[in-house]
Amino acid sequence: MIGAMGKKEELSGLFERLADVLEFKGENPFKSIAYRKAARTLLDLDEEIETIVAEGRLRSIPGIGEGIAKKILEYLETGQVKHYEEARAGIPDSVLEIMNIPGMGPKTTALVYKELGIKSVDELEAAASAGKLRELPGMGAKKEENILRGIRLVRDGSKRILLGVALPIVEAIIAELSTVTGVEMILPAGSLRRMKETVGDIDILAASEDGRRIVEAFTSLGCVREVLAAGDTKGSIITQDGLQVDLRVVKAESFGAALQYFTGSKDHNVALRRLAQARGLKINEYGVFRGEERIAGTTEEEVYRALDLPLIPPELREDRGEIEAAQKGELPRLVEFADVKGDFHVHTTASDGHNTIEEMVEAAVRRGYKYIAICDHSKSTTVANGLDETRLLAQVAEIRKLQSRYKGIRILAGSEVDIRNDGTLDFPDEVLGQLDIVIAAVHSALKRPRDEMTRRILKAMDNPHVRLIAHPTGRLLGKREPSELDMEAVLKRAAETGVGLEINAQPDRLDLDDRDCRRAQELGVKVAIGTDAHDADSLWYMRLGVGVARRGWVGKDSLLNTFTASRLEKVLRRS
Ligand code: DGT
Ligand code: CA
Ligand code: CA
Repeated sequence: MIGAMGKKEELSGLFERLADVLEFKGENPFKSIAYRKAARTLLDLDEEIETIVAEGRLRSIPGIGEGIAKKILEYLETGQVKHYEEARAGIPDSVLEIMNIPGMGPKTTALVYKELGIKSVDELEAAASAGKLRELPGMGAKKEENILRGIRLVRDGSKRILLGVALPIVEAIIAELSTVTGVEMILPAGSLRRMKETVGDIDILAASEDGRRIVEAFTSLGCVREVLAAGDTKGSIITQDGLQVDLRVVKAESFGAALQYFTGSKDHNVALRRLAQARGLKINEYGVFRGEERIAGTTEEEVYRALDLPLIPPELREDRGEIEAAQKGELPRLVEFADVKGDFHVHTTASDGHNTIEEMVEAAVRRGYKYIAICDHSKSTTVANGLDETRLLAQVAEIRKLQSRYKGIRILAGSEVDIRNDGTLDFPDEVLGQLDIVIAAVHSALKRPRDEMTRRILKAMDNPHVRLIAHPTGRLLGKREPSELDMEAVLKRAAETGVGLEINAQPDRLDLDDRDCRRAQELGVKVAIGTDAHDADSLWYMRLGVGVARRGWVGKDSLLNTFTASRLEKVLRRS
């Protein structure tokens, strides 16, 4: 996955690799722990590391000791860290690559390297496929299978980009190109317009009489790293972030047809074409035709109408029954971003967030929200500085006090409370009872067997204080497979208990996914979007969550975020 890389991200990566290398060599684990902690601290900084260094504040960052501070300065000055170069000397790059495979930490990498002489991902794959890994100490058939899955995951993941990464880049490109003379319309198409959670490449469509002019503007944008093609109707570039973007330019009279065609999905288009053929019509990116006569093409609405269909929202165009539903007049009235009245899951400086409660509330007010739930981590999540009972109750008191200063927004005191291995929660009931909202989530032992994972979540749902289950599968796109889970059982228990399921809107989670959302709809289960924002800027992830909900056919009444504050109040009481 590709994101913006500044010096602090580079340094963070370097410390992670250093920790890997030391662990691979079997050195004192204390060192690796310290480097990993520094890596995380760097990523979490709100400011650029250069600024901090320039102002002499490096040593005041908690977790940055003298040794690490020296290495940071060395890196900023020379572009490398000698200790790292020395530590990794003699270890081939291809061995370091193995450590990035999910299921392969530095220790397992060292094991296969020493025992089997494995020096690359390809060799690892061959050995795993041949069943050679399972014979090593501490391994087994199951672990071998996980490693093979990890290899596939990394290979696929490196090709697709998170929607949450691509969206801001595309919007910046479109904003710039829309000012070019002669551009009548410009919109994203492809999987990005369908709000698919990851995108392969970016498709942008423009209407203009002067294609060459906009293609020239496009290929000379500041973000361009490489120009793949530049013509009168099409341009193609790779951005600095490694994203491929295709721009197509058509005449305004074909814009609707081209937008429909290039929005896809391919399967949806194939089904539409079949429908057109059955009516003696032809459909392509230039329009809908009866013989030589063009009967539609300027707008998408016109294109669908020519096939006796209402406009089908882009998020539904996956050939999952949307055309049949449209024919019967049974398309859902999808939730819209404008319907959203609040966010159910944000963090603050009390755990691992970067903004105070007040700053998060202010940001929510600026968005016009009517409620925001403060849900910091609970005590078991020590890596995220989870709150214990005392700190939590102090936070509740702080929220009550702050509330008295805000009339228009309800500040919900909540917790993202850990579901422990046995399905019990991280706080006793009398503490949970003092909260406005309890979101339960699994954060550890994510790889337990399916029946155990399912039992844990079902048990958590049976606690009468629990309102939502956060990120139910625990997946991280491109990094971690979803936990084994009987989702059908979870959804059914949700329907029985009235517990809602979260669509966690973090770009790499988007969990529940679109398919599970749709099943939730069918079973009458409520879903709720939480951005899981760790800073005020990340509240925009709400758009990604709405995208998932729409792709999951979620109607306004099934999404808790659309409820008014007073209606929500009743639901939260779970009475
Ligand atoms: P991606 O880029 O892999 O995330 O997915 P898309 O859906 O953006 O696919 P892409 O970029 O290959 O093509 C954009 C759209 O163009 C696609 O959604 C539908 C349309 N399209 C591309 N190839 C074909 C085709 O062979 N037949 C039809 N009917 N449509 C196509
Ligand atoms: Ca695409
Ligand atoms: Ca494309």
